Amino acid sequence: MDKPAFTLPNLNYEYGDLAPYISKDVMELHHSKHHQTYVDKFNAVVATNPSLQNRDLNDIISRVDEVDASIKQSVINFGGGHYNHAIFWTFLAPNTGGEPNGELKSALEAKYGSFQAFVDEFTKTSLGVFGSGWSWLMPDLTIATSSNQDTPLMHGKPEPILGLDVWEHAYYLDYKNKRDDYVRAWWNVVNWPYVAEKFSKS
Ligand code: MN3
Repeated sequence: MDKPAFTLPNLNYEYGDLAPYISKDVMELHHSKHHQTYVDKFNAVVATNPSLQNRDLNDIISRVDEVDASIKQSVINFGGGHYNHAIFWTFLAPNTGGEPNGELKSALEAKYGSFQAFVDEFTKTSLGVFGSGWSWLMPDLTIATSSNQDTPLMHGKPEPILGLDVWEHAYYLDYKNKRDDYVRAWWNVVNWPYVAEKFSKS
C-alpha cells in the first residue's frame, strides 16, 4: 500500500504536560484516537479521489467548494477535522504565563478595552457554541465560531491565530458537562508566544 497522504502530527510537548488544566488521558485520547481517526478517514477519501492527491492540506481545505459534491461532506468532516486539530495542538503549551506580551496584548486591549474583556468575550462565545464545534481568534482579532469540523479557511477566511475545540470529547473526561470549567482552565495553557508570532506575521 502507498504511503498515506496525511499523517498525525507530533506534539511539541508530552501528553501530561498540560495537566491539571487538560489531563494526560484527555490529551492522549484526543490526539492518538480522535485526531488519528480524522487522519485515517481523510486518507481513505484521498486514496480514492485523484482530484485530492498530491495537494497540501490547506490547499484542499481552502478550496473545498471545488470538491466533487459526492465527497464534499467527507472532506469537510475528515479533512476539516485533521486541519482543526493540527492547528489546535500548536495553540497549546505548558506554563506560558497566562497572557500575551507586546504587540498582540496592546492590539487586544485596543480592540476589547482590556485583556480580561477579550478573555471574557472569547469565553462567552465558546460557551455559546451549540453542540460540537470550535471558537477562533482571527488575525483581525475578531472572534469566530465553526460547527462540527467546519473551519474559517473553508469560507475564504485566513487561518485563525488561536482556536479552541469545544467538542465534548475535548473535555468530558476531565470536566464532564461543565464546558465553562474547561474553557476557564484552557486559558492557562494557551501558547501565547506562538499566537503573538502568528499575529505579527498575519
Ligand atoms: Mn477534538
